[in-house]
Formats: sequence, C-alpha cells, structure tokens
Amino acid sequence: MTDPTFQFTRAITRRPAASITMGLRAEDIGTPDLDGMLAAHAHYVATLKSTGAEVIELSPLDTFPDAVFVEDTTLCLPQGAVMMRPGAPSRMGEVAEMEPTIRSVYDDVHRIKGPGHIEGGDILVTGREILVGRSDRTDAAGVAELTDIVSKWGHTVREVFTPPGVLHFKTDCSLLDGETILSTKRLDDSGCFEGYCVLHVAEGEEAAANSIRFNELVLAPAGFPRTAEMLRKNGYEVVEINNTECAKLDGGMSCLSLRF
Ligand code: CIR
Repeated sequence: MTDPTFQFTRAITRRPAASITMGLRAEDIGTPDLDGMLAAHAHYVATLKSTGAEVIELSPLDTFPDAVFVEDTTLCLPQGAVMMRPGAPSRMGEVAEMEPTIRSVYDDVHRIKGPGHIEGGDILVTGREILVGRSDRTDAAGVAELTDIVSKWGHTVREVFTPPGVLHFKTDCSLLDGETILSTKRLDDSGCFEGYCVLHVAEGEEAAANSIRFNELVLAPAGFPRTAEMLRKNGYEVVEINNTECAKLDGGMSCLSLRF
C-alpha cells in the first residue's frame, strides 16, 4: 500500500523569475543569483522526476518575487486541495496564480477565505495527523479555518508553535516517513513530536531540517555533511541539492514544490 505522506506521483514547481532578487528575507545575507538558483532548481526538478513522478513546471512569475516557493500557496491532500491565505501581503496574489493548476488536477478545491492567514510552510502532514505551526505567517484563525475544511475529510489538526525567529514550522522539520521526523533540537524540545520517532539534525546544521522525503529519496540541502551521513546511516537515500541561493530568501527543499 502506498503511504500518501511520502509516496507521490506528481509535483508542481515554478521556475524562479528575475525578480527573485526582491524576494522576502528576514536578514540580508546577500542578493540571490538567478543563474545559480536556476541551476539548483533544475537539479531539484530532475531529482523529483528521477523517482518516476510527473512534475508540472510552471513559468516564472516576475510580479511575485517569492513565487518559486510554491509550497506556501496550497495544501495538497489525497482527498482534495486547500488554497492558502499567506500572512505575507506581497505573497497573497500567488494563490490565485496557482489555483487554475490545482483545479486542473483536483476535483475538490477549497479556499481559506480569511480573516485568518496560513501558509503551507507551516503545515506538516504525518501518517496520523496534520501539524500546523502558528508563526508570524500563520495565525489561530487560519488554523481554525483549515481545521473546519480538512476535518470533513477525516483529518485531525493539531496546532503547535514555530520557534520565535524561525520563518515556518517546516523550516525546522521534515517528515522522513509516516512516523519519523527530522527536526532541529530546538523544535523537538517544544514537545510537539511526542510519540514520533525523531532524528535530530547535527548541531550547527539546523538548516538541514528543511529536507523532503519524496518517494525513495530524501532531498536535502547540500553543505550539511554530518546530517546527510546520519540520514544515510539510518537507511535513507539522500540527494544533496545546492540551496545557497534559496537560503538567502529563507527557502529550502520543501518550499520549492507541491507534492501529491
Ligand atoms: C518568504 O519569506 O515567504 C520567502 N522568502 C521564503 C518562503 C519559504 N517557504 C517555505 O519555507 N515554505
């Protein structure tokens, strides 16, 4: 039987636009280089495809500098999809840009209407529940509206908290299989993963926590060798992808695709 938390037949990505230099960032650590980002993005897409999945590759959207981070626009579940309502005002319009593609692949599509906000980066779907991290981008009203929608599909939502100063819940964690989570120690210390099997990223390699399990592979950001080795020792097949340019905009592996 397939496990919908990490076995996927499709993904949606969007190529980075020249306006990526204007993307949001918590701290300025340098302007992202478009060519470097395009090369890493191509490797990312090729890796998803190498597992046999179909990847719908959307065109760059110059009007929305952060549109490459498609994960924040939609929650994709086996039963249907939910269009998000980003907490970042400059990202709101990305949702309408994504909706026609989502409607072309899903029959049941809902929208977070507001007034709350919620971004896909704050949502971790595990084998037993949906964890939603309140953050600067996701508020209680957004979590409540999502809960109303997905509980009709039989899902349980648990509200948790993203550590202060961390952009999204999944900036600090990822799902390795239905029951196993890769997490920073600081997030795990909050107690939100009680009952799960948790693997910690190596100390000083916190940015490696934003990885993704996609079919037989774990896509991990390059440059975190101790975490990659730990994952391999635990039996995971790891592909390391250059994330230097996306990291300048607080982005990582999960942000770059919708997977279903
Ligand atoms: C932002 O601040 O919204 C973008 N620069 C980065 C979004 C990363 N998305 C994600 O973690 N899901």
